[in-house]
Amino acid sequence: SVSAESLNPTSSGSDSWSPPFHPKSDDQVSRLKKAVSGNFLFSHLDDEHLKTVLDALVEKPIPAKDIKVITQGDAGDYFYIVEEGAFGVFIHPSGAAQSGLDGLGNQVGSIGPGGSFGELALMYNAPRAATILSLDAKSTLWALDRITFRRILMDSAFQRRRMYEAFLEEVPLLASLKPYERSKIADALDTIKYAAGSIIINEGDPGDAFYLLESGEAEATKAGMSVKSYSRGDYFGELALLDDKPRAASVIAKTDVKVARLGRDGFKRLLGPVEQIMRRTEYDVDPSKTSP
Ligand code: 1OR
Repeated sequence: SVSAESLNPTSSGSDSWSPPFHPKSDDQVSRLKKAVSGNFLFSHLDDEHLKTVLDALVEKPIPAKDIKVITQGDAGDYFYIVEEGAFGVFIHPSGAAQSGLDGLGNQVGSIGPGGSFGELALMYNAPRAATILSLDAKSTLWALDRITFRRILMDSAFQRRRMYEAFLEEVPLLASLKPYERSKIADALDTIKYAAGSIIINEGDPGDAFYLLESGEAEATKAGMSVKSYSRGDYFGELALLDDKPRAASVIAKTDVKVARLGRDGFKRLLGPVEQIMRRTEYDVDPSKTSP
């Protein structure tokens, strides 16, 4: 159910707006905080904005399997965060799901605890791009109204997506991903700058992040010897995360560099589809070990 006000894009610009306030029990607050802690759209909010959003969210229990939370083709009213349970993403090629559970289209993905959905229609004033269906007998969602989403969450999310979209498109590793999958990566990236000569990764350290090189030149060294060089669009730091091993090499900024950093959780969650590509890369620089 979409109210007339929430369909009017200019109503989100009115100055008399004050965010909805839904009081919560201590238990709700702690469950909600846990649910959003793994969500990248929230990790860039300052404390005040985070509080506004937490106050505005409404708990939405989903009591059964096969409940349609979002129907492809509808107008957007809410953005959802998953606390508990799994949800299937279905896309019908005609652009609109049929009524009932027939004609849902193909399942293109699923979303679990800590994940979120329903942002696209709110960001772009577009029809719902997919149908979202509950897959478990019992699940819990938190819903954020369209206006609070647009006023508080969207600015940072939108800017981040736009800023990284063009760059991620030219990263060869990510070429096989769908644009929507690259957008989710964009949400999770942080830009970090390093001055020429500084150490980005230290050989032997535990690995906590993966890096894409946005600008400048970097090189990997092992025991002080250069083993690989990197330029825009290249990636490094994947091995320690893939295999839970210490850093196999150091990576040093040769010039001033800008890197996009993806933390371990984001790496595991978002780069699964390209894991095989990363594993194919040959690292063995020891000439006594010849590969078959
Ligand atoms: P929405 O507001 O359009 C449906 O409502 C939601 O499904 C959508 O926002 C996204 O949050 C979510 N393509 C489009 N929407 C997706 C996709 C998706 N996955 C989740 N949603 N694709 C799946 C990528 C793994 C691309 C398929 C071609």
